[in-house]
Amino acid sequence: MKERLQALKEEALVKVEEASTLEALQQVRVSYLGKKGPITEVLRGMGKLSAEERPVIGDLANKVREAIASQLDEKKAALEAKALDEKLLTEKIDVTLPGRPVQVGGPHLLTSIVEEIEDLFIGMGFEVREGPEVETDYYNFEALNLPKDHPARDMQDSFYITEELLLRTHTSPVQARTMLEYKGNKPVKMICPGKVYRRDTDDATHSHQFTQVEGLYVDKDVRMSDLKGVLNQFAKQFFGEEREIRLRPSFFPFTEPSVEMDISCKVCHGEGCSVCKGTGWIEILGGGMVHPDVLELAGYDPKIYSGFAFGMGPERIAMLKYGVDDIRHFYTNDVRFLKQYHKA
Ligand code: 2NL
Repeated sequence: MKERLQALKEEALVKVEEASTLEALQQVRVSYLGKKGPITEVLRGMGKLSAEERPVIGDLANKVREAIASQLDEKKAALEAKALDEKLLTEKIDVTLPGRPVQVGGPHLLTSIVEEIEDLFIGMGFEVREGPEVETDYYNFEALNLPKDHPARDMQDSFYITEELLLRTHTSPVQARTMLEYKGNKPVKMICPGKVYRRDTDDATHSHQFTQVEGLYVDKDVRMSDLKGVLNQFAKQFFGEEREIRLRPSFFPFTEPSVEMDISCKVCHGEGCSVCKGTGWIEILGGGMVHPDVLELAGYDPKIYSGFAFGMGPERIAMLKYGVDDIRHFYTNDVRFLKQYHKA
């Protein structure tokens, strides 16, 4: 039995030595030290031995088992270390590699223009207000002196949702709502930027959805000269100190008198060229003194209060400032267009 144990030990140690994977090593462990293995078998047969032999063989069997077990553990640790080394080698990260560039976005040109306009008017004490894009017929038309038979209310020109609801055709209803909220007894000084909708066939200069920024100042003793001063300040800050403005008589149902404002052409400085179509002037916006009926409908007594209002289209302003030749560029979102206006 001693020889058998000795032989088993040598055989097992050779197998451990030969095992080149953790799986093969586990196989060796099971076959020599497992419940059905040869050492267990020897220990089981000890009953047949004499009283003198039993402790000697028992002791030897345990020693052989321990020797094999410790070799197995040692080999296991070595194989595991080798596996880890290989893993570290194949999964090596080169931290000195330069990073991949990240695509950085930026605000849309229209967003930047609207924010720039907002900042200029905030600087002159105006508050910025927004309102719903789906409006009632009352706020969109009635409150702004556009009675039922007015041509601007034609189904052909607006997107109606029901008889009473439509997509707003201008941002003026936000101003009508604000005046009513202020209850006719305190000044209103606001601008309202936002999307507006008109039924139109899209082309280089028309879009069925576009952006508007309107302004309104209602107080005691507001005059046309106040309108001129505020708009002149805006034109010079936005387009450049060298720009001149001029006001021409015009017509809007919600203002009386009404004006349109031009700025001097920056290409020819008033001489006349192709940009200004020979006139020396470029139309920028419309405005006027708030119609007394509009004040009255909004709860302001036109004998005590007066006001000016104006409206502009940021798309047109951006097209003039940056030489954009087609309004559709703002909505098709071609990144080659948009990227040109991202500030660093
Ligand atoms: C334009 C002209 C304009 C207004 C908008 C307005 C609003 C109220 C009362 C009176 Cl609540 N007027 N807004 C007045 C005149 C012109 O817009 O060409 N916009 C693109």
